[in-house]
Amino acid sequence: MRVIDHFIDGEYTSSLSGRQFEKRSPVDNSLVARISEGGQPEVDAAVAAARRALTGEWGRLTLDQRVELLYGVANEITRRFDDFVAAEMADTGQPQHVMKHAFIPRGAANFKVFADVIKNVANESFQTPTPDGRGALNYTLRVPKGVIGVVCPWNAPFLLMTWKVGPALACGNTVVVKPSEETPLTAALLGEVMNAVGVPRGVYNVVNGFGPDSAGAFLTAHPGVNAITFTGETRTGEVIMQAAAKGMRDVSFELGGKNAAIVFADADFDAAVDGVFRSCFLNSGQVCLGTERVYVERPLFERFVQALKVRAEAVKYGRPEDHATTYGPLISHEHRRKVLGYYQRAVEEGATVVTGGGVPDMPADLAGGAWVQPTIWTGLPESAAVVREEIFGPCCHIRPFDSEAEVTALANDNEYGLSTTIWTQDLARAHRMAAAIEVGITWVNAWFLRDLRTAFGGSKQSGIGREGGVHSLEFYTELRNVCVKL
Ligand code: NAD
Ligand code: 6OD
Repeated sequence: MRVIDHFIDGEYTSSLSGRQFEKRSPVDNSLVARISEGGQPEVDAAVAAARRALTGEWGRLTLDQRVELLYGVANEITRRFDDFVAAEMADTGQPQHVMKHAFIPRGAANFKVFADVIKNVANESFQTPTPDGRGALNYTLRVPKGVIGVVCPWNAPFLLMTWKVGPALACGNTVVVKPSEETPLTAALLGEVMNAVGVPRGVYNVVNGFGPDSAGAFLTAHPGVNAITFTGETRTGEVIMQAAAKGMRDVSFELGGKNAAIVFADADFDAAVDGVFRSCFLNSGQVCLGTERVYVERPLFERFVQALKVRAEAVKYGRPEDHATTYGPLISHEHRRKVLGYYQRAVEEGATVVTGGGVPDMPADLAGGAWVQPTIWTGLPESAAVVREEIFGPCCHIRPFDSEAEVTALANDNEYGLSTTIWTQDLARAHRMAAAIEVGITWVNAWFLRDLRTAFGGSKQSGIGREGGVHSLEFYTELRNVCVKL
């Protein structure tokens, strides 16, 4: 059986305790690999290696040399594209077209773009008048923060891990990554890439394990970690923030969402149906930016609900390697229990189930997988749990609205504030609403269209801080001001 070890100080190592846990396939529950389970000794070793690397060969590289190494990482990911696609499919069970066209190319881009950003960013300077008339010059130095703890979720593992590791390394830091226990494969594979291109030992480290009382908690509490970047559930973020308070460590958090899609009657109908279908059901709804609340202007409501139903009922379940497959399973049986709990709750709360609501009939070889049907509800009040709480599954509630003011208030009436999507041909209205809706990211006539130079992050309980472009530099570096009296 394949064993996935930690990657510490440039080497794959098992745990001192010898403990391992199982990674099972979401597709059929078969055993994918056994994973070394890290504890305090592995976290200590990884943090120590990362600290040594800060002042070793890595710390002495010129900016140009560091940037060249990161281009090398991006190129090596592209050269080993098929290996990364296969690893991510084994971890998540999602169809290969999602991996090939969206998630894996982003891994390479996350290294290349931030190498470009760090190379081209200017530092600020001020000329300061002084009483003697000679003046002073202030300028900033940008220095790495140190060792960055990177705690990752399972829903788009390679994209989300490299979205943190790329800028962290571009800025000259070193990292210790704690991948999700559900998806350890691509983080492990990236170690091979680092060694192949000559990234010095200790710059990139991975410790596998769980969250509480395990590698995640040990890493975030470790005094040798200077800052923590975390993507995951809001409740987990609260726990990590408490750990980060000890030692005054900085945090960057990308958390949950309960995002609204808003469709006006003047929208390009086919584009809106296609966009909302993707935002609800891509990756089986396991996308933080996905839309679980859909508001449709009343004249379009019935037609839109029917069109989305047709699309949802046309998904092709299957193995990720099969070209015909368009729709995969949930990540695990544990997550399926949560999602099915909400499916039942919707019925109890009085929803009209437009489609789905349960487990599909699957052939015998796939029956052990964590499959659920894409599900659409109508008819619920805004107070219903499935309308208020993040489900993180392939489901949405659709409600009609009558005015811009009404739908703006509906969109804002939630504790989360990650993203929103507006479908309309009236761009003046779109601009007005984008300013009024309390989220970090608004898309107009698009969804998940990314430019990595833009600010990315959530408002309200969807996150703390912004990453992307120079905003990532604000988290992964510290500015030092130098004042020179002339
Ligand atoms: P999660 O919070 O359960 O786990 C995320 C990571 O945190 C895992 O590696 C886990 O082992 C670790 N962890 C758990 N408890 C911990 C603790 N006490 N201390 C340290 N580490 C701990 O999240 P998940 O279920 O893996 O991911 C799904 C969630 O992530 C959803 O809420 C989704 O919205 C969110 N998400 C947000 C974004 C964004 O950009 N805002 C992106 C992707 C996912
Ligand atoms: O595109 C990104 O940079 C990003 N962080 C996407 C998050 C997707 C959430 O599932």
